Amino acid sequence: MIFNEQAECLSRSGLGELQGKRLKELVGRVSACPGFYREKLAASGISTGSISSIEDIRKLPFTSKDDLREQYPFKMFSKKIGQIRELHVTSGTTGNPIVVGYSQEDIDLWAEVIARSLCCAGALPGDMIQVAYGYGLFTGGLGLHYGSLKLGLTVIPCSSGQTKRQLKILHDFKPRILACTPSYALYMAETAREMGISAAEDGWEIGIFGAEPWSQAMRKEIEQRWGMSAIDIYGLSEIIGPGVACECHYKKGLHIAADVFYPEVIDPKTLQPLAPGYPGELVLTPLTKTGMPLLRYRTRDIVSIDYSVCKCGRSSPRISKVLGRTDDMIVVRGINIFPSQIEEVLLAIEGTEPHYQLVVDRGRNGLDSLEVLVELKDSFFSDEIKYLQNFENRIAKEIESVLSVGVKVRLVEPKSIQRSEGKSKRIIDKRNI
Ligand code: DLL
Repeated sequence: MIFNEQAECLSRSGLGELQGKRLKELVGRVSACPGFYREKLAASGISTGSISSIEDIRKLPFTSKDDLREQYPFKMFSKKIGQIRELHVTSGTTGNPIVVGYSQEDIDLWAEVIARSLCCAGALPGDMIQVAYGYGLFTGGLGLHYGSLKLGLTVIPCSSGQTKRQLKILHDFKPRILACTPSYALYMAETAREMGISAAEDGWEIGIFGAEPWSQAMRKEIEQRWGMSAIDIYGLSEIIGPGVACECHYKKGLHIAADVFYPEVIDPKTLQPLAPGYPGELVLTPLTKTGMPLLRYRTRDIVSIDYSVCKCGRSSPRISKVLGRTDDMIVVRGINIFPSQIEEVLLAIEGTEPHYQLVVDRGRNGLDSLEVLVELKDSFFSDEIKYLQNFENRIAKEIESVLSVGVKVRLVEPKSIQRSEGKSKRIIDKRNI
């Protein structure tokens, strides 16, 4: 089922026309409102008259995460706080967090794009969904909740955590759909096994997973363990939370709601647009939001884009799975490394668990080292040192052949890497840089 055929199956020219019209209105809105953008646009001589088509978006300035941090807490809002209905806050590691404000129109839009995403994933009105994303300042729980209500699903608002209770609910209520982070879905599989819950008999049919990078290999692992179809959903708080883009059952990229979120893929160094198919930084402009409008927001997420019509009938452009983040990329001895590359290798090796951590450090000689901590499956663990060393060397060789950089692999005991109920922490960078 396609939730909004008119929006999701627009012709390329019809989409471009709508985007152009909405961009002009957006520039009008931000120029009329005192504050951040009015000053910025006035300084560069841009007004609504400067925008005659969507291509004119390139005249507009980019917006960065730092801009939002500097405007903490409410200075990016274009409505008075009394007209803002909901606030969310992103967890940052340095400086001020980013606060986002949604007007009632924005919440309605959020419900709409999540309803589209749920349909894209295969949900139907009347289905039951277990929402195990965190409810609260994180946008995952409430976003999936609003969209599920809009589509006419029965929501079980579990939030994250209390894993045994989640699994009892699964066993007793038999919901068809699960929504949570992919790492939590794996953690739940582990706990289900311990509790004697059978994935084949009780498992969800569809999983809607996102909020953190996950590889195709991890998808396979989740699908095998749960016997479900694992669908990728993407979004970020600054734009709307989850619902910016979502896969359909063909799993050939995530359909982006481009009538409301205009996507560009740029070279993060030159800031120039890249051709379809080339990976670069995703830049998004929410065209219709009113609480906290943004122009050309630099997401730091690396994707490529495909404008061909999908077999599912939707013409909305598709972004690739997120390859990594410009700031999650670790540079070790000059080589750019994304955790997802290592994840792909590990999951292809029999005996390893999909739980791992990368530790980067700098030696006294100034050289960086990368250590990969890998969990072995219970049945592969041994007390024999020689056997473990051989295993470590084999994994290191396979990673080195993909990354072209030397790594040290350390096998750790089953369940010794911390599990996560939300976003998992894959990198520990001990270098003070
Ligand atoms: O993670 C919103 C969300 C909730 C998306 C639930 C999907 C499902 P933030 O906490 O602001 O918002 O984090 C946004 O998470 O810029 C990406 O780096 C990463 N991310 C989100 N979805 C995916 C995904 C939510 N499907 C940041 N694959 C984004 C890879 C993702 N990374």
